[in-house]
Amino acid sequence: MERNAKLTRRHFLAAAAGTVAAIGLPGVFATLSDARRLAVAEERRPDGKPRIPPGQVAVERIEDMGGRPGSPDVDAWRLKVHGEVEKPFSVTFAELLAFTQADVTCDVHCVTGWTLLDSRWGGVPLTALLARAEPAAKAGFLVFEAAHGYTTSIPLSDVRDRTVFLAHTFNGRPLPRPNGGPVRAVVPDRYFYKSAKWLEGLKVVSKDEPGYWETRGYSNSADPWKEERYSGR
Ligand SMILES: Nc1nc2c(c(=O)[nH]1)N[C@H]1C(S)=C(S)[C@@H](COP(=O)(O)O)O[C@H]1N2
Ligand SMILES: [Mo]
Repeated sequence: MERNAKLTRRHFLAAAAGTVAAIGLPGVFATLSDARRLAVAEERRPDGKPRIPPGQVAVERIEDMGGRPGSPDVDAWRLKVHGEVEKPFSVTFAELLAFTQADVTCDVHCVTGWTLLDSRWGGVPLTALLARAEPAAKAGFLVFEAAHGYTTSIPLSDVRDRTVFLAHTFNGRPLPRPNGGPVRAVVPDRYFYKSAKWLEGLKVVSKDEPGYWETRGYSNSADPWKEERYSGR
């Protein structure tokens, strides 16, 4: 893979150390070579949309994710699936691995403007977990419940339309803790704040419950191709 030696340092943390939610990364990005950037700018997705949404800059690797190193604690991890469902349940990490597994390669788009190309994820499609829980007839939205009270939500129709999944593997290795390990949500084609890290619960609701960033000025629909970055847009 082609790489540019030029690294850009960006500081997008919402607050200093101790912050529980960050809208971007305190990381170092590997930007693309000019040739690769021009080629990627011309690419189209199977659905006809440009590969790079408007206002985004492509990066190929993130050198330093910030956050605390160390392996994720899979033994203590539990996921609670609850709310407007016929059959609420809770799973351990081992039980999650017993569900249908999927490998997904996708680009992810942070609302602060970077697009990471070709991130490779392994995990469980949300449809598998929801099928077991059996959402009630009035269910309309899914709230991702993460550590430290971080939440974000998506319409249940989005779960059916795209490959929304819970990832435990990133680029072929166990999902590192700074990236949300042991398990995070990945919602392709929405700004990345919809992809909750350190996932602890899935709550099905009839009325939407806008999440952490969505109640702080960011768009609830978060479509990168419509540049829905802020509320009311
Ligand atoms: N729990 C939790 N999940 C989160 C966030 C957060 O602060 N807390 N930030 C979101 C945002 S804005 C982005 S860009 C991505 C960053 O994921 P990464 O650190 O793996 O790149 O996580 C998203 N999920
Ligand atoms: Mo972000």
